[in-house]
Amino acid sequence: MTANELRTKYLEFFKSKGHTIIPSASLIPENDPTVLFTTAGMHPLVPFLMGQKHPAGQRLTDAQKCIRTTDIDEVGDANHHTFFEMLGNWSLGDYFKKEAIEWSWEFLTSPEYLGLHKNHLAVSVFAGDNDAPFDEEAFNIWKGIFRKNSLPVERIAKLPKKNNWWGLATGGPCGPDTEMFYWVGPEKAPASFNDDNHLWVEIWNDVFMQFNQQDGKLEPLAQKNVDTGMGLERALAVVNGLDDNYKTELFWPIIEKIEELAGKKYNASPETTRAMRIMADHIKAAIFMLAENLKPSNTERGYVLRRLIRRAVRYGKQLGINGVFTFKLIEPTLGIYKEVYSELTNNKDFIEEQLVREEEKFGKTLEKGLKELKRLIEAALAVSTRKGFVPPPAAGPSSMGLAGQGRLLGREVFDLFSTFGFPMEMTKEIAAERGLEIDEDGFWREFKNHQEISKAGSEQKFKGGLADTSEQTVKYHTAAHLMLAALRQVLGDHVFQKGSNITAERLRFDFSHPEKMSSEQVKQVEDLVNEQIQKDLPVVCEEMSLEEAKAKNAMGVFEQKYGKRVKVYTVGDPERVFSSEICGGPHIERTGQLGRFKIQKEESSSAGVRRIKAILE
Ligand code: ALA
Repeated sequence: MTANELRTKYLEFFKSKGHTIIPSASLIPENDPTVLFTTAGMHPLVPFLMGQKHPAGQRLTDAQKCIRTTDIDEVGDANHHTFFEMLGNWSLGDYFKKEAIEWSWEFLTSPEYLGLHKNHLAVSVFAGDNDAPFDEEAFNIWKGIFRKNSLPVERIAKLPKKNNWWGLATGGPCGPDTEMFYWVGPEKAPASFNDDNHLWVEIWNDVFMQFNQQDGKLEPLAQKNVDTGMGLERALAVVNGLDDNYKTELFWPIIEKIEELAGKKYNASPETTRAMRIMADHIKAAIFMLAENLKPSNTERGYVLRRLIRRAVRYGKQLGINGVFTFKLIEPTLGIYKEVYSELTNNKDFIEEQLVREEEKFGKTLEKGLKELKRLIEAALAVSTRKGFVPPPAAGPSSMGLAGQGRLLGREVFDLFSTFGFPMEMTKEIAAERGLEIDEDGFWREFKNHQEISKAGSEQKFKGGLADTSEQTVKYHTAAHLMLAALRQVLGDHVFQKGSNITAERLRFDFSHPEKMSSEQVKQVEDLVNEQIQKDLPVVCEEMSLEEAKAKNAMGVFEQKYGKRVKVYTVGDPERVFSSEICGGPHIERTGQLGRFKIQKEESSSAGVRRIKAILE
């Protein structure tokens, strides 16, 4: 099945159920300053989910262009993308769970539509918690369908909020959801669904939006809505029996072009595959952004665009591609989408001009910058080795402690940014490949200083995305302290930080713990952290000697890497300290500024080390 066929079948199916087909909205949200890009099909429809009347009626369906940067670390695997299309159908206060679920089932399994094997399907529903009850209605509807089709009801999983609840990070309409999974493994589908098994691929999500979330509180919405989302790229792979979205026609022509440019095959090695996927993903996303007249810059959306292009260029060089090349991926991308998104063809000249300009600009400093970065990395490693630090053998999060050894200084990272145009995130990634962390806080301090100087010096404004990002990362930094303390309370004193990675959108945190956390424990940790946030506790910084810090039981790795005097950040009353850590900072002043803390994922990182991804809403 081609992508165009799949898209059309979806829209026609819902049209036959009384839905009006509406066009995709822009990638740049209108009237919503809280996010940079449209991240889901429902995003442009928020006012209508809240009760405003939609001119096209109460039943809508569309294919929406989306950009998600929160998953950027995952891009490079078989099924995560920065740009993707989301197929969706909406009930704005019209039908609810029964119709939504029955139609999903019909579309997935009917031979006239996707004709998927029934016994390769599993679903999950919301298990319930203190905020909202178990979604018994959705469960019973599925049970009826599964019984009728002689399928095991064990394939209907009941899962907690982190799996089966959906809403935007910024609040607004939300509710329990039911997700549909397709078994892509070579052997028979197991009798029951297992959330940890990646061979169960999520293909569709029906969200029952019946709440409004504001300031962390849930209020019932005036109308009950349905918001569904099916990722076109994944669905196309599944329907065609492919285990890799990049092998579908939505990517393959771009990959073939990259193969030709690199003189290498896609499957030459795992590194080659990953690099080609990242290039194809990033340049496709960049082309869609440029088609909406965005330009690369150092702020907000423009900065995201710049990062994507520069990261793709770096991977291209790694593959051995010479000269300016990203514009050569325009032709195959246009070929894929020309019948659907005319803005690409209409803006072809602008897209080409901008890609070439950005790549040439970066190309001038890339080689020199890489050389300089290599030198800095070697120097940092040499110092660390003298101190007895052994760098981890492979790429990935290092297990280093907090400051100094195995780290690039903030000043160095900033110089790479200002002199060679290296986005901070790129330096971080390259350093991580050698097992080094960077001092991100130090980078932001330099960044802010520079802002002052340039404002005073040349009246030049250098504001926006990067600076905003810094506030957000400081919040996540404080949240990481609270979470470590909470993990130790819930799981025990064997828990130590093994690494952390913070972006403006989320916190990733590795810690020592031998087994998967139960959903109960995840909830307890979330609650403990949110309790501290609600108490609006002061975050106090004190300088003291290492001896004093140890005596106060401050967390930290006690090695010579700390200066004689250290900074200790403490949260809580002097009598009831909640968290105390040796750390360079910076941190926010009071926990009340954090919003609401939510764990999105808890998974294995390596032997004896677990990884949590968490967000602040
Ligand atoms: N809004 C839901 C999602 O993006 C359907 O998964």
